[in-house]
Amino acid sequence: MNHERSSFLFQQAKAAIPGGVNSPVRAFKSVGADPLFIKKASGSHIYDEDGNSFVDYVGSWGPMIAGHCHPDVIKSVQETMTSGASFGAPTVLENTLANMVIDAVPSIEMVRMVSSGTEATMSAIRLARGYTGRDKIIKFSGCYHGHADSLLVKAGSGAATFGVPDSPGVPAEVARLTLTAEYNSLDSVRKLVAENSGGIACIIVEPVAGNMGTVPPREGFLEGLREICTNEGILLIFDEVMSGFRVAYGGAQELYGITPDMTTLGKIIGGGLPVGAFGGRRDIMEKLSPSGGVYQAGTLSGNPLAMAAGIATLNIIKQPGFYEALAEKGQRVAEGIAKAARDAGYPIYSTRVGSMFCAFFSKGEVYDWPTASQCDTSAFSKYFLAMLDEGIYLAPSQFETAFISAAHSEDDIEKTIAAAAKCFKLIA
Ligand code: KE4
Repeated sequence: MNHERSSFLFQQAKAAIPGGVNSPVRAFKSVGADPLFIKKASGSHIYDEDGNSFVDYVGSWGPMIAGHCHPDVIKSVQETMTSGASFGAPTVLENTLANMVIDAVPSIEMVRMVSSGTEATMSAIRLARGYTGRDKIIKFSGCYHGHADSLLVKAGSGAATFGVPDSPGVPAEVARLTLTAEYNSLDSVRKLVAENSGGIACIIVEPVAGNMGTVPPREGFLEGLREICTNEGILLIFDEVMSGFRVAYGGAQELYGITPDMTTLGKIIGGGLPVGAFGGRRDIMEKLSPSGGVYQAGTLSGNPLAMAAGIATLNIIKQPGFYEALAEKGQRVAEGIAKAARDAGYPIYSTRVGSMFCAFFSKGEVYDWPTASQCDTSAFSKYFLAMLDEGIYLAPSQFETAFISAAHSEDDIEKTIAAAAKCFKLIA
């Protein structure tokens, strides 16, 4: 498969843009290849600058649940554009999308629009700190919540009960306030809560972890977090930037029946345009400026174009039967890939929640970051590149989630499974 033009454009990009990309994971660094420059997309396919076409399982990292270039989304954005892209003033479209989100997500009584998932989680944490008057937060290793300083933190070494920066530029004083627990381990949470009694503002968690690969919550994990938070006066934040409107119309909190105090959203609610959101109980959200003292703002928050794309997308996916059909497609492709691996004698550990799925290159079960990080990433890279040659575009990292959309066809699924059968034989 010819990638000459993409490689030329990548060299050109690296002269102007750090690492040649505007978001690191796009650089294909962990799979040791030059990234493809995408020219266009339609439905379940993307097309690169060298004229190659691919069945797309990245879907812009989640937003394109209805497929690329859905006519309803295009029409809505085009029509809105003719009235103006952004006014920096309230619009009826913001009321519409806010109420669609409130109607859909069990925990959300009020919601604030922002322009990215990072803004959503950063603001939700500030609001939790402002509401509780406490400074410390708990996150989980292997979970990613965007690149705000408080969240680029890893567990301190040894018995240290405070966080240390996970990136240069994050001050140690900030990192100390972020405590890190293990996903699916309530004991690790209870230990941190006991050591910091009365000092923790919130626990932020991906209710379905999607940033270490797809790792579902174990039975009782989310319920346990809910109980700990209720008993300790800690706010429970479900970061549903990825799982929101993905695993169910009401997100993971609808699927698992657990109601957090706040929820962060992004990706799908923007239909491919820049949107994030955070929402929750009215008594919490009313602490937010200008109704309360916790400051948060954004020039393009709730802008008409992004609202129009989000509204059009939610109108598509709220139709009866949408998620059942999507989950069935997800099951067929995930199980097909797992069978292809088994038949090739190559051990993978396959996970799926609805239309989010992952093939872990691991002989054993993956249920947290320590088990995920044991995966054979060099074997994954060989598989990724072989699948790319077969016209299948997966996320360029073992520690990401694959997404199927409503636009993926039976042929797409069959082609994907056949390609996997060939590629696992190659690497076995
Ligand atoms: P953004 O700031 O990238 O819009 O959202 C951050 C974020 C927050 N919370 C969760 C659960 C997320 O998955 C994300 C972003 N997800 C990654 C995909 N692993 C975005 C891809 C990228 O960084 O380019």
